[in-house]
Amino acid sequence: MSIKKDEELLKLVKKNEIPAHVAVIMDGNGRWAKNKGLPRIAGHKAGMDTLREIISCAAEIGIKVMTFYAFSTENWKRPPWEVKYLMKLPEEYLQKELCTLMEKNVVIKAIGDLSRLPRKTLSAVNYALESTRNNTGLTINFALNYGGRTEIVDAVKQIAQKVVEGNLDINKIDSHIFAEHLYMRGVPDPDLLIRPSGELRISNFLLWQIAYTEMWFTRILWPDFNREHFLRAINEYQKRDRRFGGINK
Ligand code: V0D
Repeated sequence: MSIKKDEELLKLVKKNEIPAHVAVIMDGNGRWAKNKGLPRIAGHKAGMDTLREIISCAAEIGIKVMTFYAFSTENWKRPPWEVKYLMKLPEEYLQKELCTLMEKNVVIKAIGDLSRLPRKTLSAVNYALESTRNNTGLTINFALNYGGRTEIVDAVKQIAQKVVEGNLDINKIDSHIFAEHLYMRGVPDPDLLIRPSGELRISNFLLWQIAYTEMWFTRILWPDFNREHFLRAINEYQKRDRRFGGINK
């Protein structure tokens, strides 16, 4: 990408309203590797470089929250060697990136059922949560062992428990109370969801939260996705928002 094009796009994006929360399904790593005759894990590694570039761009333009789908509740069905490799990535990523993320004032959070993660993975993630807890910049949610339906079922269980114990009046249950029992309580719903790799589905990612989210699908595979694609997606979102402005704001 030419520098001029990048600068123009950046200026254009910055002139308009920046989405507060952008969610991303980091899909297409395996296919990217296959296309290049490389092992699947090479695709995941390349996907980490994309992650770095997109986070840096998000911080630069002032996005408040990014949510990345890193590992779904269904991903355990992958071959054991691949799951094992994926579980090493949080540690590897944080070893490389935590310093930079601290400098950028980034807050790291994790959503999903973390109890099933390997002990080493969990301690690396917990260390990152602890280290960045008092930062005040961009928040990054990593969805790990996350499933949208499980999240909703868990919320129902918590609410039912409160009702049974007499701590919640059944007639008080509404969408606001419900949302307070989800993993990202207090976080605004995503304004924009980006799914690369050409798949046109949600795959059990944030189900409740995407009620009014704008969708951006692209056939680019995640390892090929870059700052320019990201800025274009945001620019398109800004145009849409202008057209249908006033809804949900
Ligand atoms: C593989 C492309 C960073 C998508 C990116 C365990 C799939 C690389 C993390 C990460 C994964 C998670 C938590 C955290 C810090 C970093 C990560 C997984 C996969 C699944 F606190 N990349 N990454 N986690 N990939």
